[in-house]
Amino acid sequence: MAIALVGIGTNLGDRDRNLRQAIQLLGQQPGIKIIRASRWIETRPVGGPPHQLNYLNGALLMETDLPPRWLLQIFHKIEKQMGRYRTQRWESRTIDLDLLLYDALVIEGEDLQVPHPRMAFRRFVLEPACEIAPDLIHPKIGWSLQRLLNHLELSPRYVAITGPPRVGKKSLVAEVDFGGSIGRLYDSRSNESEAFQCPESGCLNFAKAVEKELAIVQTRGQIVKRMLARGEHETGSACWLVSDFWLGQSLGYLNYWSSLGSVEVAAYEQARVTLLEAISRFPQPKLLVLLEDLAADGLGADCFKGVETTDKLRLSGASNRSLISLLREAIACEATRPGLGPVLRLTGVSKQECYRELAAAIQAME
Ligand code: A4P
Ligand code: MG
Repeated sequence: MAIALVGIGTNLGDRDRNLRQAIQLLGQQPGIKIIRASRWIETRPVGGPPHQLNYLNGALLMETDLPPRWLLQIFHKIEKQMGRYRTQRWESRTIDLDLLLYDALVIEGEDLQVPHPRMAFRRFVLEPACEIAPDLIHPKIGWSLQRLLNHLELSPRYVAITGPPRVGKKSLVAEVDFGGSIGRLYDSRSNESEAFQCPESGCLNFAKAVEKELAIVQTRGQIVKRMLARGEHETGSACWLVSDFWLGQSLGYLNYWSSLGSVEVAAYEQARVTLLEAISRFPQPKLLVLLEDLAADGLGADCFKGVETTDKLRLSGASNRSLISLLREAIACEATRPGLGPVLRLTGVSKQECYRELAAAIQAME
């Protein structure tokens, strides 16, 4: 028997009746046994078209011997049976059933992602889920649901954006609008592409590069700290801070340089400890956004512009594309490391979709 955690929501028609009916239909399915249901909470609609009515949200814990995709099919069948139609994303619905967790399974399919990709930072998911299953562990983050909710409540209203150079971090910060006040923090290193180029095979001065990175962490960390302190002082903490960098990015660069070779393990480890220690002294974001979209119409369209490969790298067969892929992977690896906290990963989506995703994520954390 597996344990499945399910998110349930409705904002059309008789919402209370919809929830009861969905639970009844789920309970009638062979192979599903509902063992706990949360209370319903009234929530403001997150994302989607304007002027939607409030949602009623809840969570269910079930025992099941059905595999995850069967559950999803059953959810879709019940949604259809209850008059759910789909024309656009995040529109009003009579019922929405989301598979949040299925044991400790991680599924990254086109049709199904488990854990549900946005569950870790949504108040309307975490509050009811913690009522019935606070100790369940999010298998990608490695935190319990209660810890995720505590983080949502206690960490500063700060969102950090990360990703490779020129992926569009700055324009995401500039454009995001969720209807509330946002402090926008730009500190893209003017020499981002310099850092990107500096690891010529054999010629990288690793110690110097790490020293520079440490200085960047200190400068950026101080700015974040100051802005958060000032924001909270001036606005009664109603303001969100969004930065076009993340302090942990420096660890991504570290990994990137060492993946290009000729960095000694001991030097790498020492540098990692030093950077981690420096980073941990500054406020950590409530949400980390990982931008890695290299789609033609996406934020990453400019990714390769102006980045020149050195002759040496070209001779060794490394193209701009393969280098940027390495760096992108190195940063993604840091950003999605277990134990860090919630991450919104935006891959292969259009600019407009990125803006919408981030705005909805901020609304969901309010
Ligand atoms: N899908 C992939 N993984 C899953 C999963 N773990 N559980 C696929 C369920 N479905 C999953 O979902 C789109 C597709 O996601 C499905 O075909 C399925 O194969 P959908 O239900 O058709 O459409 P949607 O719900 O509009 O899209 P999405 O992206 O799933 O939305 P979310 O993230 O579920 O958010 N505001 C409040 N206050 N309360 C809410 O409950 N819900 C949403 C929907 C938005 N705003 C809300 C609420
Ligand atoms: Mg859904």
